[in-house]
Amino acid sequence: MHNIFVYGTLKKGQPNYHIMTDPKLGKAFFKGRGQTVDKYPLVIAEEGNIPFLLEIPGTGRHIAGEIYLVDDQMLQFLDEFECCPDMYQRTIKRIEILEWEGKDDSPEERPAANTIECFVYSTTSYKPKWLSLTYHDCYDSYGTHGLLFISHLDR
Ligand code: PCA
Repeated sequence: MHNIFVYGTLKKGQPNYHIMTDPKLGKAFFKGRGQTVDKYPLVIAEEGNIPFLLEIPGTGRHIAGEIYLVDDQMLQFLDEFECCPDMYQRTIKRIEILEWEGKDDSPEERPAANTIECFVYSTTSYKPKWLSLTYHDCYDSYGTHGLLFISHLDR
């Protein structure tokens, strides 16, 4: 199993969350909420209003998201779905745990450390003009910015 931190459309209540709950695609267990220890720019870009965490540590904000434990099958599906490694690359980042929700809510399941290493879909393949976009800290497709996510299936 693998720890993965999602900050975009895969979060609860966001347009691609259904993937995380589809047993045909593999297993994904919600573990808790956290934020990146390092700061990154999180922008909403392209015609699809796609959230991208840009691989520029130290610039931007601490990014909020959700921690899941996923199996090999789900990880492989997510790599394909996120067009990894072309559009995003899957990197390991340190995540500060803000809330933990282990199985049966047992506090013993919470890692002893306050941080956890997780896979994250970030990108080095961004356009320079994206650097002048708004840097978000907590992505919401339905936010007041009005930049509703449009699935590539609908584009
Ligand atoms: N999906 C991945 C990366 C950006 C996106 O929309 C995620 O939610 O973390």
